[in-house]
Amino acid sequence: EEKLCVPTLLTCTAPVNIAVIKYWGKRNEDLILPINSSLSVTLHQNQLKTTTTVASCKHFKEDRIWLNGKEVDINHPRLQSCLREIRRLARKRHSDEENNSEKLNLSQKVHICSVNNFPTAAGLASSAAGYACLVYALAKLYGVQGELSKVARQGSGSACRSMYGGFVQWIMGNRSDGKDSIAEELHPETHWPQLRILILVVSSERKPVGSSAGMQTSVKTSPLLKYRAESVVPQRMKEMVDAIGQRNFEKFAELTMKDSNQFHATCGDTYPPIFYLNDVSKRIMNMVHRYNSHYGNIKAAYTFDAGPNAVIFTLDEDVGEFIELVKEHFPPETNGELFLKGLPVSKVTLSEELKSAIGMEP
Ligand code: 2P0
Repeated sequence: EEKLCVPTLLTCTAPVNIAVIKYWGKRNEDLILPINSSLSVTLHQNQLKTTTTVASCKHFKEDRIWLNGKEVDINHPRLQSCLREIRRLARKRHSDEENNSEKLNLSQKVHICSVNNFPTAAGLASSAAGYACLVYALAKLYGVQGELSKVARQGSGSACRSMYGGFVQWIMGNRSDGKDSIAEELHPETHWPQLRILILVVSSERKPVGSSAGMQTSVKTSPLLKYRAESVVPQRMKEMVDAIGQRNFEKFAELTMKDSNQFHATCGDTYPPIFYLNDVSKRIMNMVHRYNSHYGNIKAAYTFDAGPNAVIFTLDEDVGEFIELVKEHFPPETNGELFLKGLPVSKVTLSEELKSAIGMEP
């Protein structure tokens, strides 16, 4: 067994990011290069996040990793890509700085321990926060600096966007070596303090088709996905960047819903088709549209990733009413699994007109 030692320990947290222009499809599977650019909003650190501790010690005999308390296979190819890349960058840096007295022995093995405070693999971007956190922690441990989003990208595509806070774009790049396929912060989260994000957890079950396999089939079989990547997303990215820049909620919300819908349409266009939304997801979509048409302007938007859980965007002035609507429209006794994650807000009374617009019993 491994001898006792005093390991060097480092703990980091990384938040989940929610894409409003979706990434779906790779042009290079090994380097994880996407067929289109994407854009996301990173959650606060006190919401959905991964916490990762890395430890190194000269007595460790091998690299090991535990996810949510359970040891998993360290030989996962993407995990190995990240480890290899960080160690390569560390070697490069240490050889550039001959007189670095605090060199961490690069042959030293690491133990990695990572936990999520939310359901894993339920379409809640667990791999994004996970790899962002791992890469950042390893980089700190080995004293690596510089652009790390392209390392995180090689763990999981969407992870590159979790390396930054606020509003982040992942520029697809056009090089075949991927050096220009990086994430970039458009605005810090302070840019739009009124923006609220709610997660409606419809189901915490594992998704039937994982993202990586799903998008691979979509790239092979969906003409709609090809059309989307070439003819829709480039223009939509520009519009989304403008909408966020101007804090134009209606435009932001409309683009967000349309992009989610088109992503799920490409899943339906995949052969065999992939279904991530369930009946509850569709009822939530319906409710949001009825809510918006009741007011005659867009006050809420939904977006769904590779799973049935809804992410809702609203402005702070409407979030209380929206939460009340969800609680009344989806009472816990009729749907045990649906619950809200969000900040506490004061109780709001819904008007009879609004209830009837949404189709709730009087
Ligand atoms: C996104 N998703 O932009 C999109 C929307 C799911 C739907 O990024 O194979 O886990 O690791 O690069 O990053 C999920 O894909 O896939 C994803 P890999 P990833 O957030």
